Amino acid sequence: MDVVIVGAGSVGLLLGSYLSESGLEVTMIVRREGQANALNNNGIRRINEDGSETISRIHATTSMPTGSASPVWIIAVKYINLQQLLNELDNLQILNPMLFIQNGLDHFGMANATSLPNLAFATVEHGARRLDDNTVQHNGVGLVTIGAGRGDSTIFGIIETAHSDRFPVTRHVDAEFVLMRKVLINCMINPLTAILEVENGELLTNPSCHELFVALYDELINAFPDMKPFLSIEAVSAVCQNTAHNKSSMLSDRLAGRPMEIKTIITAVIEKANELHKKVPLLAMLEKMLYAIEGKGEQL
Ligand code: KPL
Repeated sequence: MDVVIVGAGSVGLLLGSYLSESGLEVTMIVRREGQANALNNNGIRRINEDGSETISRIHATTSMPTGSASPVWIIAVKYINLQQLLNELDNLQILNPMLFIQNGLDHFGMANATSLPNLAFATVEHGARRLDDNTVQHNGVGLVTIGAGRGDSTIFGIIETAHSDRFPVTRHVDAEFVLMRKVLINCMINPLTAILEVENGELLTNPSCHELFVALYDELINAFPDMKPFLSIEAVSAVCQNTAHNKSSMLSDRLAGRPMEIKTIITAVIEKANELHKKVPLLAMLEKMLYAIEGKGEQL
């Protein structure tokens, strides 16, 4: 067992598929027996951008593997389920090196509050969609960036075994920088796609969407000018282009009736801007609209 992945949503399945394909022994921890059976019986089925399919064999289980093996754990559950998982891991005294892959910023403090000696944070810019319990559609190649957190960051180099043109992996010395850059990309793409119900590519092709996208980019780069050299409009447009046919995670959550991670993505960035005494009125309005969508039908 080289790598344990907790969570088999779109990102967990995509990572499991590429890590297994690169020769690593992957164990996936999932909540439902049905999903564990589907993964054990059929492997992870990945539908590539050109329509070809790749099947990767992995081991799936619903119980926490304990014992002497000390692989890297990748925590790929949604932010909303993270605290419960951390409590469970703490009770079981599982202290393996852990790589956290959540959207947004709030999980940074949560993970750092644990007694885990070695932890890191990664961002994923791929377009991916889970089609069923063991199938993921790879909708766009992006970058996986591993930002060093606490302890020995070299342990997480094992993930780079999977590095390829279709699954590029890179490392950065500062997890907070990596998360901040990614959350700004998410703020520029996710609320607009979720509210307007459009795929990422439409932010580049539909003139009205594009106008809003550029206005949001300008507002956020003015609020966080230090990020400008690392986040050009071309770079954010490239993420939209590479994931043109992907539904953002926020839109997917909306369509599936799940919470849209508004607090950890949007509210967290508004709070950071406030700390710097910067105004982000467009993002603040989009935040209100998202909360209004999520709270549809609620009474004052
Ligand atoms: O991270 C994403 C998300 O949807 O949350 C992007 C990169 C925008 C891909 O859709």
